[in-house]
Amino acid sequence: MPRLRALLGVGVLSGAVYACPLAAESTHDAWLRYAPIERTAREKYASFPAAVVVLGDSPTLGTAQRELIRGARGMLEKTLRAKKELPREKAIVLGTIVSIQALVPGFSARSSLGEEGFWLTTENLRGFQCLIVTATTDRGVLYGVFALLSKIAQIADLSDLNEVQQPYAPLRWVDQWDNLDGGIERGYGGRSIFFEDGKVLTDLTPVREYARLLASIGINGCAINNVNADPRLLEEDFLPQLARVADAFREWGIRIAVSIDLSSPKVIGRLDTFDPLDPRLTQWWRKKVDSIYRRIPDFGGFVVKADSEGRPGPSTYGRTPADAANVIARALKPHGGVVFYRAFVYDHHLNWQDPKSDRARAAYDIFHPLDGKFDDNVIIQIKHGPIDFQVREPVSPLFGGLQHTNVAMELQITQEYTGQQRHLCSLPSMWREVLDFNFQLDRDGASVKDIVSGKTFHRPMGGFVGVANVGMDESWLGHPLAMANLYGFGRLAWNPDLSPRAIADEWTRLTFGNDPAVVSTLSEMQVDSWTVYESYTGPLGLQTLTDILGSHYGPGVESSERNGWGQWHHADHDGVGMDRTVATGTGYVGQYPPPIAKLYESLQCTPDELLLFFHHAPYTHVLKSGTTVIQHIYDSHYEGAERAADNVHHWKLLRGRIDEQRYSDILARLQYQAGHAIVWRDAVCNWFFRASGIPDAHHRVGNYPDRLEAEAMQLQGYSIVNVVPWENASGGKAIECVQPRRCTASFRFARNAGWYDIDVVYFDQNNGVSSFQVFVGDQVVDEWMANDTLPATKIGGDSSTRRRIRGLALRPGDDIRIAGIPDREEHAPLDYVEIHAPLE
Ligand code: GCW
Repeated sequence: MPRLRALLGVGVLSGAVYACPLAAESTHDAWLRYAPIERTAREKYASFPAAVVVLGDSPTLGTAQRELIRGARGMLEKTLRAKKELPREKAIVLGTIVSIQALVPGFSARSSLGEEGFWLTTENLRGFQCLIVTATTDRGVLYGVFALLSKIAQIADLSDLNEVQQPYAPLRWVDQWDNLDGGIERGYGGRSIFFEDGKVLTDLTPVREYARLLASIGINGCAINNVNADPRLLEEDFLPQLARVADAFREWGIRIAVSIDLSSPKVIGRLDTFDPLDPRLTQWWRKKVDSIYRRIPDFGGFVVKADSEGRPGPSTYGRTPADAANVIARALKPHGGVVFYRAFVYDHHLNWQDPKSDRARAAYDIFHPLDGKFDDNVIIQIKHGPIDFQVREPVSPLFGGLQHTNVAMELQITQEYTGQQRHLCSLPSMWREVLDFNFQLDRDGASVKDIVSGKTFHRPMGGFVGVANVGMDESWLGHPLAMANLYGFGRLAWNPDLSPRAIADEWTRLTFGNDPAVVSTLSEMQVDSWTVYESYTGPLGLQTLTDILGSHYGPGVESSERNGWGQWHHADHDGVGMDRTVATGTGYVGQYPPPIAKLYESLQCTPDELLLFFHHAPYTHVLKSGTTVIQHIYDSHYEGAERAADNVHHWKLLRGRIDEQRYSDILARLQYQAGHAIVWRDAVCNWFFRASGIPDAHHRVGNYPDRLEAEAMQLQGYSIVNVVPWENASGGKAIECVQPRRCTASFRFARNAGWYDIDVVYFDQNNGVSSFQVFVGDQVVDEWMANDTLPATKIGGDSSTRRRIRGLALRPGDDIRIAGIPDREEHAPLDYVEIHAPLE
């Protein structure tokens, strides 16, 4: 992959727009691109040592030394001298406290560094002022090196460096949901970097590069395969392949783990049972685990998804998750391995007609009674909310319900329900709210961050797990800005007190440089983007309102209703929301400690943003904000779509300050998002308008004066189709060209002469590449191919896409014609055009 890093031009800090175009940059190195810092700032590092000494010869220390040399070469354009012993000049010294003490007997850290903390300091060593990166362990030294490089990239002053950092929690892992065939469940960044065709890939370079990124943000474990696990991974002949992956991670201080299928002893082990209490199971797992550790001595352990979404589990034998977890934990224990047992256990065949049934209750109902029954190398891995990574959920009550059990919080970096990396939705803002949530237990420090890090209940283990799902895509997650979520996850797992703004700022500086205009614009866009996404999808705790039976991407307001999956919002003619109160609802509220239960039990006290998660409220209910529920639904969707459009505008102001390649790539994505936000807005607003019968006080919903429906145009060859669900196309209808060659839709322009933009809304499926041409009279004013790879094989909310044709001089009577040429299953489908005064 090309690594074009050189920044040309001047004026990084002056705020001036660059005189010369900036060279294209690869997105592959993400926040570790080590671009040269600008010349004037380099003065700051004029006295930077010329040598880097590493005290010890472990692979991790070697990695740390090489990384420092790489970073300094990139950012300062200086090649440091690699040394094994202290030279007779000032140097950067990398080594554990013990190894430095061997050189300088009096040397000692001012505060405890723990196992993974580090200390950056300057000290006089044998007469020379040295910059010291030290820690208790080699891994700590590596983390210290990354911190030092990050400071240089952000042009920090190093002269009086004296800084100790320690991670907040011991377990900071990422999970990958990769399948052995190379696909990734809920992955939006290409094929697997681990597997293809049932095997581990031969070239593991991307794995090493990934490990480097992870180490730089303090991640210390990675589960490499889908939690919907393939038992083949545990076959004896697969283990050497796993060992190769472990080797690739090891030099970066990261342990690997695998997700397992609990029926493995039966499926691949030739036992006739997988009952966890059968003694043969104990033996089977012990043998299997011993065999893994013979090949991978630092193996991390297992992740378990069981009795959930069709996965086998202990319930088959009437056993509990504790029975299942402990048998495996005992096999891992002698080797130092752990079991992450997921609390994502629920029945997806719930009775939607039973007002008491509630998926949100499941995790607490199942795991709370087992508190204290899990071995101490078992960690219950709990999704942050009680449902499933929706755009907003309350914090899972289970965090307060397991006081004698290790817990970890599972967060989703891959944007399954939050725009699938096609929408900018920066999640640290959401995560920070979750981490700060306080359970108000009868003791100090019962915030979620303290509970999951083991502090509150004095647990030996705990931490953070992020479902990352990076792939082979050049930018890893499929959208360069989405990498801020991976970065933000690592930074919060290390220090949950960092503000989303500080994280966004850091990430932007590392990824795009220190130009203040870029930093402030992009940081602000990121910090706001979660609530922007929420407001044009599912506000008021409605959950995302996406198509939960299909792609989880576009709008699908009713897809969650009348089925067993339990993501109901129960919207009817009079109101909307799930009654989860103890008094009249499912009783879920009662799973929280009393002060919190009291808050959520009351319709008046529940915060607006979660209202409909807890209550079924009439559309006319007046919110704390003073508007009614229905009007809020309308307003929020309109405001959200406008804010998504504003991002395009803000981004355009950065032209010339960012290399053209990344600039235009991101611009195109933001433009797409602005168009798709309108699809969301219209679908949700129209659906609720029809359900409630209450019009929008501002007359926007159902009223589009600039819009001309395709079905109302003069059609040649095109035929009109009804779209299902109706709200996902304007007017519920679209047109498609089922003829083999070419169809046209035309109309006469009937407004005043002037400059206009035309938005053409069409459907871009992934099972064909139609092409479109737009004519004004005989002149072709635009043409394009519908060649995106959206998660859609049909006309609807997933495929609906906007093309904006800018700056057309239109005259009354102009004949405007759209020609569509179909391809395979995609029949050049069109929804509508909108003609308006030039916007951005
Ligand atoms: O969010 C849901 C996803 C499933 C996933 C499951 C889980 C891996 O839609 O694809 O399965 O959660 O977390 O186990």
